[in-house]
Amino acid sequence: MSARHDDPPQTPRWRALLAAFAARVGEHGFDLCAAGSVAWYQRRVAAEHALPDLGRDDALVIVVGNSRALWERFTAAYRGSERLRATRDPLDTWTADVVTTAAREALGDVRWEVRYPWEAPPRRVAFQRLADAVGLAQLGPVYCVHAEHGPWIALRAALVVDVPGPEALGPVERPCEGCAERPCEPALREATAAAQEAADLRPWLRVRDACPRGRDSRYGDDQIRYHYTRDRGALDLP
Ligand code: B12
Ligand code: SF4
Repeated sequence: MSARHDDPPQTPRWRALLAAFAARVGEHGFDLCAAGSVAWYQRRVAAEHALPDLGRDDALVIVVGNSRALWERFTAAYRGSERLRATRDPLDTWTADVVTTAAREALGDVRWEVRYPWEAPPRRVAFQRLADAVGLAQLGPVYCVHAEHGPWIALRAALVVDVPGPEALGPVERPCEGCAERPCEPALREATAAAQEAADLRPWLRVRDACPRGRDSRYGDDQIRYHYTRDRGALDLP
């Protein structure tokens, strides 16, 4: 049947797939999803960091991230699963479980491939550049900075789907462009100097704290303890 000029405009397929996938991962605290075309990212990186494109350079890519919303769901899953407690990196394992289950359920028989930030070359993807390319967050002088949550976000997965992605990036706020003072920069210099001396990640916490954006989204104490000291005791607390 051909389309008539007075038919309502159809929702693009990518938008429906994004909504179905984002709803599923969102239930687990992966509350940030943004969609783009793989071509927007590929032109910003060397070939060795390219995403798979499933044979089409306009393929949809969904970038998955999280704010502090993830923590309660993740720690509950950890406490309830012997398998997660036995893995070397339970957050990465749980992320892969959630993302692949959501992709299977939401995408049906549409082909897809996934990449994670922790994957080593030759599967390494430059996630900060990817998040910027699809408008999830702006890559500023230090972190990727989200319009609402500031630097208090993490990037968790990139799902490439075999349908055409959006044709153009919609309007996105770029927080660092309106930031004249840039208090992150001296903090970054200090953290870089401290990193020469010790493998302590806590100076990087001060870099995040220096940014005025998203202060209400600062991670909770246990989430900070886990990310900045790798103390697994932070996961056992109810
Ligand atoms: C390798 C790596 C590191 C290495 C950095 C090695 C180096 N500088 O050469 C180490 C282990 C030191 C590291 C540390 C940290 N990292 Co790191 N890291 C990565 C990783 C896995 C790959 C980066 C990469 O090679 N990209 C490919 C190249 C071609 O792209 P690129 O844009 O040139 O990448 C450079 C930057 O990403 C930089 N870098 C890496 N981490 C960080 C973090 C910050 C704050 C800055 C300024 C730069 C930076 O190093 C890369 C090579 O020069 C990414 C995840 C990913 N796959 O992107 C996370 C990632 C970039 N790291 C992240 C974070 C948060 C950190 C830490 C603060 C750790 C923590 N506990 O929170 C510290 C900060 C210290 C620092 N500035 O280096 C986050 C950033 C989130 C955000 N909102 O932007 C990412 C995206 C991981 C995630 N899952 O969210 N990291
Ligand atoms: S302090 Fe300003 S320039 Fe630095 S990350 Fe925050 S918003 Fe961006």
